[in-house]
Amino acid sequence: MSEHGRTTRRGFLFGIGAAAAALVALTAGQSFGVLSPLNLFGPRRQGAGPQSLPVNRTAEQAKVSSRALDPSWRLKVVDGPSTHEYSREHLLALQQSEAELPIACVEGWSTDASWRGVRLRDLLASVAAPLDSAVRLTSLEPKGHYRVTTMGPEFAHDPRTLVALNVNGEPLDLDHGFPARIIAPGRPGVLQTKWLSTIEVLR
Ligand SMILES: Nc1nc2c(c(=O)[nH]1)N[C@H]1C(S)=C(S)[C@@H](COP(=O)(O)O)O[C@H]1N2
Ligand SMILES: [Mo]
Repeated sequence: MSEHGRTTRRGFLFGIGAAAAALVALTAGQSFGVLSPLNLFGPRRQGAGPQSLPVNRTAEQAKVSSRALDPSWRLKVVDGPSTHEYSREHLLALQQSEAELPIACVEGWSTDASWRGVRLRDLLASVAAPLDSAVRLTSLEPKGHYRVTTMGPEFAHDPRTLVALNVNGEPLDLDHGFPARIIAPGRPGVLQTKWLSTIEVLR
């Protein structure tokens, strides 16, 4: 191997070592109070955060606060050419269901909460979506990796999958996805869409 090749490999291995050390320092910050200033990921301790639930990304960080608090917000349920719009008051007037489900974040925490809201499958039934239809969920977030997600029919039609309006007995905190968010069983935290804007039926 050429001298150049060896140098490159050494540099590469050093890069991996440095990245691993940085990761250990960051994740250690989540476990040890003394290192908490190093915790760049925000409030992740069990029980920390509003409504006894950690926050992954705040409304301010996601730049959604003004849209999320706008009284003209409507949840749009789109099926081809037809769109149904629901205000938060309208959603609260529909039949409410409850589910005890965790938020399980890949960054290293999982916290149970009790959620209340409208079953996603009830909203889908109101637009006569077929039971084998998947859905595309879009957040109010202007940009970000979790702005648009898709959900297969097995989750979309599960009776525990909610468009959640309340958590732990209170209206959703802005940081937990007010005015409405998705909560579904058996899904990673990244797919539990906050600040829900649109539900599209994928036929
Ligand atoms: N729109 C949107 N939804 C989102 C996120 C986000 O950044 N934007 N983060 C996800 C991640 S990674 C997790 S773990 C959960 C955290 O929910 P919580 O902050 O209410 O605990 O929300 C998910 N939903
Ligand atoms: Mo997460």
